[in-house]
Amino acid sequence: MTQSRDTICALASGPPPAAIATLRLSGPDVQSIIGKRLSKPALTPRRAMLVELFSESGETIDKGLAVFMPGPGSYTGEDTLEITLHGGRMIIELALKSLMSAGARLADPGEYTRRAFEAGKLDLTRAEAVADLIDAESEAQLGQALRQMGGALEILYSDWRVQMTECLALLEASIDFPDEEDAPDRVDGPVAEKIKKLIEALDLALTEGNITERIRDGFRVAILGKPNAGKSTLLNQLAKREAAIVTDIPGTTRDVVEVRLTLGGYLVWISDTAGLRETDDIVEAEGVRRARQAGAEADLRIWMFDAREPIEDDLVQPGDIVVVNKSDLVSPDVSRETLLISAKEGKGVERVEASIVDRLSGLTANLSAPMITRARHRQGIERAKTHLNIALDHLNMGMGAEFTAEEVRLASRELGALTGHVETEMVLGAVFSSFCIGK
Ligand SMILES: Nc1nc2c(ncn2[C@@H]2O[C@H](COP(=O)(O)OP(=O)(O)OP(=O)(O)O)[C@@H](O)[C@H]2O)c(=O)[nH]1
Ligand SMILES: [Mg+2]
Repeated sequence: MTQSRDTICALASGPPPAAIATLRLSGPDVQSIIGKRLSKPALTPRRAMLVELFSESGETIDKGLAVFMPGPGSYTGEDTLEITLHGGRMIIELALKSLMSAGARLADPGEYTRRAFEAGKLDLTRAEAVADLIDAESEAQLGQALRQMGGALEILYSDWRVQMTECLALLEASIDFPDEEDAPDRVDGPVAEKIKKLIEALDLALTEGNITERIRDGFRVAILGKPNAGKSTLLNQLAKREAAIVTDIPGTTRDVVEVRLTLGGYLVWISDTAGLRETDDIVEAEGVRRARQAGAEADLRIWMFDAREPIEDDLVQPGDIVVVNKSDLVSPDVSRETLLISAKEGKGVERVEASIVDRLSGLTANLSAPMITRARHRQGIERAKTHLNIALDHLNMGMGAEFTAEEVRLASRELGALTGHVETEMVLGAVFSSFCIGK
């Protein structure tokens, strides 16, 4: 796969026009392209140098700073060139045309990072972290991407694989020396113990992974309550725009209206829902069904009541936020945890925000090391767990070490596919196609 590679080029910075633009070039022909297209045919490695970039016909396109990084000590492990020019559309177009006519082709999305992965510079989990770093919109997302880039997941998965290899070693020994007295007993006990511990660790990662996936994809917060309580008014206050229709007619909201916000460093999806009530109107009834579903799927629920009505909190669960609205009309006595607000006047909305952030910090506070951020990882770990459970069954049924060993091996393969140590072309394609071009 590594022989006869193309040399790739791309705009690595944001869309033009911009003050400056950085173009990247990586591959075996970088030095020859430098010789053909730059005013200085030999660049001092790892030094920024002022150069002119020429078109195929030898005209100057622009002047800029070029840095040549020879392989293998570069991001991709290949010879690379980064050249920073003025960020005009025409300059970029002509510059790429010039590089392509000198032997480069346009890079595919994620191709630079894929080359870095193939050169052994980073494993798949770190490569995914590169994409997350670029996409991060909240501090929590960024922190998570940085931890993953630092190898937190690679280390975790590799550690699990080491433990699986230890199980395999014990099992192989009992296969190789089957006649030794008490061999099965000596092996079965410790192996079963190890497998059980592994299953527990995988389970914990899956449970906590729910939260870390939320940090990456956004927490879901649902506003629920009776018609006319002021749910849509609160949503609009939180969103700071008229995202949902507000009227004094009960049953105004039908569809779930979602807005995306960052609150206290967390990415949050807030959904406004139809007021909960019995109704013969089929459209509204569907809205109520969707509201209940949004409530059931949410990570956090905000129950809203009208201050003039009794609080019927039989649906409120521990951890939910309770808001009593329309405090401008009446001001009832409420418990300390209940937030008394006026959504219409914007009074107390900041306390609702603080309460959301407080609950989310509570959810994320006790996270231990594992942090699954993608469905790909969840699925891989779930499959590994299935194999380990079968392995345990085989052991318990006295099926013979070969059968157990095979399942442990399959579990280990699943984890290897997550880091890319067990490589499959399909996995690589799926991972890198979600990247942006130039990365
Ligand atoms: N006085 C007062 N009126 C409010 C307040 N919040 C909302 N309202 C009014 O209450 C009515 C209903 O508000 P909405 O935000 O549409 O209520 P909702 O809970 O979304 O209602 P449905 O979509 O029907 O479930 C509107 O006339 C709002 O202007 C408040 O804090 N004080
Ligand atoms: Mg509404």
